[in-house]
Amino acid sequence: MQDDAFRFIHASDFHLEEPLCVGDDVPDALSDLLLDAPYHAAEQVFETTLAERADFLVLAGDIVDFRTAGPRAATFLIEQFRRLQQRGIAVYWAGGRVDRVSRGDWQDFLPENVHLFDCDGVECIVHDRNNQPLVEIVGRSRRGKNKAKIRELKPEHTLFSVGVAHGRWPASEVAKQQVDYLALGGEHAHMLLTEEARSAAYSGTPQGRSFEETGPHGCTIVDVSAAQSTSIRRVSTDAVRCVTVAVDGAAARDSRAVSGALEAHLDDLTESADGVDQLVTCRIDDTSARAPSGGARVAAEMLEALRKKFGSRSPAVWPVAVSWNSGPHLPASWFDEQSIRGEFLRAVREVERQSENGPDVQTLVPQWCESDGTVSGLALMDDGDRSGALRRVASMGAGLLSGQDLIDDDA
Ligand SMILES: [Mn+2]
Repeated sequence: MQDDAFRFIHASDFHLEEPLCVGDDVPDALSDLLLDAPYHAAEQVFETTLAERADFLVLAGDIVDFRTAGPRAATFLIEQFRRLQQRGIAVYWAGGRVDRVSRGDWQDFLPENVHLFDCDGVECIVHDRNNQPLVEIVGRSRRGKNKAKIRELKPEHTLFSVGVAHGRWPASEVAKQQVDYLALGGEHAHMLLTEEARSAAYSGTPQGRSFEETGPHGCTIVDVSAAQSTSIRRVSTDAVRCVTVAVDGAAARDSRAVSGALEAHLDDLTESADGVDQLVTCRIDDTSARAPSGGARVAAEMLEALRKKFGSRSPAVWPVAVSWNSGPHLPASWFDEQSIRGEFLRAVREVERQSENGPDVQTLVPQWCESDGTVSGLALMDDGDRSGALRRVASMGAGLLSGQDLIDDDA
């Protein structure tokens, strides 16, 4: 790296107190891993910081809930912080929703290379290299609902500036960003909010915890050039990965073809495993009139067969569940009829065709219920989620307008 160029790691939401939540239907060999995965993943963040020879590590909250994690978490963190200390690497930590750490209470217990931000107000710290100011870090820990405002994370110097905070803010607030790079915590999926002269990003958790948090998780490496331009890379740190595969049951000839399609998906996962154990839920979406009435039983048989075939692979590809989502087949004539039901169904079909990302239901959530989880829980991330949700909307609405319940919740 050139003299004034530098590199830092942005991570958040270790949640060392929280093991993976994927049900207890996993083999013994995997269940230990589910307990330890958050620690393995967090350790990889520290490994990455060392391997990348980063100047410092930024932790944007929700690292651990000390009330429930037990002494193992404290021992682990202090040990990892000391590893960085030995290499002269600083840690800047802003407390989040669960860690409830603030400088006054905790600073004495932490190695000297760790700076915990105050929760009463914003602090600006100048990080030096060879006694020369290199970068300014502006942060504030969170206390309950009392979190930093984006616009108050304001640098005091002309150096490159990094802001650190935990929470969710409306886009209009994020737009008031004053720092060059805004390192946020509180979203468990990685998100790049802006990427122009100034970037703002959520690093996401290093370890997904459930089938709500599928796909790779990790931390973010930020390189800042001597000319102060930023480039961002992602590195995966997760020890176990939750994956959902979906097949179109309506398009398959019979249940044997559905099994074949699922097996092909699991084979692909084995090939792209990259050394990471994977837990898989399989979803068969079938709205055809000929969906088997005993869908749940067929699904259970498929699950057993898939476990026999894939269960002992290493790295593991473990099928956790197979679900057969056989929504009711709505008669085509309903879509054409001149009635409120017909109009409703045409509107849903239009939404399905219209945009790839919509409907953006998150924007319909009133501000007062912007609490953690509510808004992100409404995100229809992949096409399967989205078409499944819209199918249920069509069935539920058509059912209400026909005076009958068309949704089979046991499916
Ligand atoms: Mn969190």
